[in-house]
Amino acid sequence: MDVTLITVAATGAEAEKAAAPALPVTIEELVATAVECQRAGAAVIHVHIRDDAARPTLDVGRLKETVGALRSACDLIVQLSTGGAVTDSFDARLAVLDAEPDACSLTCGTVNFGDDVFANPWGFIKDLYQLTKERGVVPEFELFDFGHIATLHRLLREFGPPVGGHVHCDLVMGVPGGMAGDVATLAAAVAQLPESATWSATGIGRTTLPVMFSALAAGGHLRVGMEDTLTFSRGRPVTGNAELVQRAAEAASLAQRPAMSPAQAREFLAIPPR
Ligand code: KMH
Ligand code: ZN
Repeated sequence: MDVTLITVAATGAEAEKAAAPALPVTIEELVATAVECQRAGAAVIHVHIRDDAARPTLDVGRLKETVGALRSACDLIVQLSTGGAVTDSFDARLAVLDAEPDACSLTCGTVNFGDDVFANPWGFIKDLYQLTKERGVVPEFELFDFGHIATLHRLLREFGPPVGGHVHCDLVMGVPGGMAGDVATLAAAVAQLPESATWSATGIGRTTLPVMFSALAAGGHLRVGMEDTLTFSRGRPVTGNAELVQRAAEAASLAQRPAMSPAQAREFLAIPPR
C-alpha cells in the first residue's frame, strides 16, 4: 500500500511565543511536541530552536542538546533547519551541521519573504550541499519558487546525488514573495522536478488546506506545523502541532495513503544509520 510521509515543522523562526502560546520554544516543549506528533502520524521533525528569551538562535551547543533530547525521546527523523531566521549569517547556517542531525533543510534560492529577504545565493547553496555530503547528512531541498527548481537541477548536475542517493524536495508555497499555494502552481512545479525525485508540499497560512489536498491528489507527501500556520480554521488558533499532524494523517488515510512510520521514512529518504 502507498504511504504518506508527514513532516512536522513545529516552531519556525518567525512566530512569537507571546502571540502563539502553544508554540514549542524550549527543549522540553519541543520534545513533548515531537512525542505527540509521532503518535499522531509524523515521521520527520523540522527543527528551529529558540534561546532562553524564545528568540530564534543557531547556537550549536543548544542544537546538539536538542538533537540528543529528540533522539532519546522519539523515533522521528531529526531534520535541522539551515535556513534559520532571515538575520542569520551564512557561517552560522553552515555550522548547524556540527550538531550532527539525520537530515537538514537546504533552500535552493533567494526569495522575498514578506518584507524581508531570505538569502540563498549559489555560493552558499553549493557550500552547504558539499558539507552535507562530507558530514553524511541527508538534505531536503526546499523550493519556494520556480527558479529554485532550476537551481536544484544545476546542483545535482554539478555535484551529483545527495547522501543516500535519494532526492526529496519540499515545495514551500504561499510565502508572500514566493510561489502561490494553489493547485495549478503545485502541478506546474511538480512537472519540473528532477525525474525520480519525491516531494512534499506545505502551504503557508490560509494556503495550508488547498496545498495539502492538492499534494495528496497529485501523489505527494505532506509538511504541516506551526512554522507554517497558526490557525486551524478561520479565527481558531492552533492548540498545538499534534492537531495539524492528526488532520494531515486523517486526510492521508482518506486518500488511502496512510501516514508512514519513522522506520519506513528512514528507508524512503535513505537516511544512513548512525
Ligand atoms: N525561517 C525562514 C527564513 C528552513 O528552515 O530551511 C527560512 C526557513 C527555511 O524556515
Ligand atoms: Zn524552517
